[in-house]
Amino acid sequence: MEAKLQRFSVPEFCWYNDFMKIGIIGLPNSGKTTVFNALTRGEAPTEAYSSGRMEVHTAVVHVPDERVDRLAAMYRPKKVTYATVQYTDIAGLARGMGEAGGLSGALLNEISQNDALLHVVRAFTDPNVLHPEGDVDPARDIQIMETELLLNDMTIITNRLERIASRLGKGGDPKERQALAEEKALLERLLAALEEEIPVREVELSPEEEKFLRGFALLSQKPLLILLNIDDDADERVAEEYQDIVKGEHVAVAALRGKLEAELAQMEPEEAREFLAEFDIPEPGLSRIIRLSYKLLRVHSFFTVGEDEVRAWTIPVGATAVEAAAAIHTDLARGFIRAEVVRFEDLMDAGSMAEARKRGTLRLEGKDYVVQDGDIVHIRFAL
Ligand SMILES: Nc1nc2c(ncn2[C@@H]2O[C@H](COP(=O)(O)OP(=O)(O)O)[C@@H](O)[C@H]2O)c(=O)[nH]1
Ligand SMILES: [Mg+2]
Repeated sequence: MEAKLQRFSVPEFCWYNDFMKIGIIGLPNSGKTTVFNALTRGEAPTEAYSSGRMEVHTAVVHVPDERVDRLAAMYRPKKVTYATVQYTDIAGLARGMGEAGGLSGALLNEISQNDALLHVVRAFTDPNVLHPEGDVDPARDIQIMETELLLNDMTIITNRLERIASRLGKGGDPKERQALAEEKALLERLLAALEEEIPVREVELSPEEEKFLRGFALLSQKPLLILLNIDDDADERVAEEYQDIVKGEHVAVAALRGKLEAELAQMEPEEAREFLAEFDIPEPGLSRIIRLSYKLLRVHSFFTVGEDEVRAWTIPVGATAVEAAAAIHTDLARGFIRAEVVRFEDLMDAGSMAEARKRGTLRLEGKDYVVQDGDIVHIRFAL
């Protein structure tokens, strides 16, 4: 008798397959384009004076991961695929843009399409580069941007609440009224938080509420990486002094020597090594910042291995084996039977998959297994 195969529904976040998007924001002349060029090894023109036009540059970059390198060395596959993130350089946000009806439509649209925001804050001293606020003061600029994000969201929510009030005033279908009342309660809760200067990213929300709010594209809901753009000879540890300006679980503060890193990104490996030695820098800051922005997205990687391809896949932290299968292909989720899983360290210790199997560190897991960062996963499935 043939056992009946269980069919699993396909989770809805197969889009994680796609890269996560990070929008670079910041005051004019803070070094957004410079940092973008450094992160993406790009050559977008930087300007000492802001042009005022809206220009948007986009690039997809690999998330450097030593584990992928080591798996590739073990399997010598035809193809190696790293996790990726996309950076977008969005031209100038200035103080006061969040008031009076919110940010301009085009700018807001660009920013709101991202999964996280990277705020470049001017901390370099160069007197030849104008600062829109007159002087260099990273703490003030961090606060200005946070306030802009909060004001933007307050405007969006207030407008929506007005529309809900007018709809509720007109009677109508009880079911629809119930949904509107629930939405109103949620938005009022958020508005109360925003008025206390608590960003949406720090408000506790159920998964349903979070999903519902996605449509609003609230800027203060997005994870935030505050990146101090420091002088070539400054110390990265200066970031520690700014940890407490915007508190929260979904915020990180780091520092990068933007100009130096942008120059470094353009060099040949040999030249770059000499350059690093000259400035006494142990490793380029780029890898660190890319990894940090990836982590802030509340995602992590599992790996698939084989002679054809060694590959890192991006899934949300907490995703299960069947959801990981869906990230690879919807068929793998639908026909999911079991996942063979081994931790990266255990595979490295064993030296081969066969040895890991012998040692019992290669496990069989069911669909509800929560995949861990660095797991090597093979999905058994049947359609
Ligand atoms: N000295 C120094 N100059 C920088 C740094 N980052 C950017 N700049 C300069 O500041 C100006 C504005 O930089 P840009 O990246 O265009 O700023 P954006 O307006 O935020 O995109 C340019 O002249 C850059 O060369 C840095 O880390 N150090
Ligand atoms: Mg720019």
